[in-house]
Amino acid sequence: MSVKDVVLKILEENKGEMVSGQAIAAEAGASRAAVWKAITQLRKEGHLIDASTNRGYCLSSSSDLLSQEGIHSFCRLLEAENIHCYKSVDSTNNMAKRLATESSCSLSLIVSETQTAGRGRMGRSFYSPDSSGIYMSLLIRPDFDSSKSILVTTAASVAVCRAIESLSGIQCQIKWVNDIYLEGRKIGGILTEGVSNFETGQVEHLVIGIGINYSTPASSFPEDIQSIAGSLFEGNVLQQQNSMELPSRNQLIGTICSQLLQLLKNLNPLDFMEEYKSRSLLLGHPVSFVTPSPGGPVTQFGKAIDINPQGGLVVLLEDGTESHINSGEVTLRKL
Ligand code: BT5
Repeated sequence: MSVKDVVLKILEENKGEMVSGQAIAAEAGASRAAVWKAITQLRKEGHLIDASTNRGYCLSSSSDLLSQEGIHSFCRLLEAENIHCYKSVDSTNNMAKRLATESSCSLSLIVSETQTAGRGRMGRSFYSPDSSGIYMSLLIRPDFDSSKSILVTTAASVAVCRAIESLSGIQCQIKWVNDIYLEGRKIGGILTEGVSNFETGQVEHLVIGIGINYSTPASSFPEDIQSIAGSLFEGNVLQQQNSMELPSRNQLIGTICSQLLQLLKNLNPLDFMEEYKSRSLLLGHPVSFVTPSPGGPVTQFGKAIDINPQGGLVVLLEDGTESHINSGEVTLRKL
């Protein structure tokens, strides 16, 4: 670890508090001059660091640049060197897939300040503006069958909601299977993808991509999603409120990883299914969905009544039969 990385690690661990230059120098095993040089570099990168003669340095509570050290201080289940932070990538899921084929690492996290080609399911795009969102992909080597990927998405939805609630008290809802909602607006989504080994054809890695609109102003969403998209911490809330009360993006990312890695240990529906159901936006409500048929797609109508142990949505159709849906889009019907 460079002196700069160690200095940032110490400041992240003491965010909002003064740490003396002497203490930092001792922990970093570097001179006071080297610490000062590191502080200057970190400031150039955009970290907000206050300096005070005799008292030392303080990483401002409102400093919110993504960093390996910042995320690691909230998730010790990940090795710091396996957390990769970027300013801009096409898609963190794409980066994770590349990493899966290039390295033997079994657990990594990719995050980026922005994505130029953020992806949703079924070829759709995910709007990913700079510095106001969370775009993260966890790369795992699962020891469970890859056919359980729908359950992984289910667990990830619960992990995201738990992390948000534990840090801010905000209660989010889940629209089956992968959308995170707050006050009727979509504030996040999850895209789980498998990475196959070319030689064996087996899915060896899973990439769990999570996107959250953290503070994106409502008015800045593109027109096609203006009416559906929202943010976790709306607009300029960082400036308007006492930012001490808000979790930083590093904190939220680290906490989501901790929650998710715990659930993935056993991937036991008993650990998250009841909570998934209790946060469900669809259960108990009329829904519609489209199914393929030889004569062309058919729209079916019914009521969402349950989530099965595999994570599928159970719909009671108008003819009284049950349909278990494992993929695709389900629409909430307003009667
Ligand atoms: C999703 O797909 O919502 C999954 C999104 C996953 C994004 C993460 S970011 C990190 C990782 N890297 C990636 O490239 N992707 C993952 P889906 O359910 O198919 O929803 C896509 C639809 O949501 C779009 O067609 C829009 O209607 C809407 N949408 C797009 N961007 C949005 C945003 N920022 N907020 C809310 N809704 C959005």
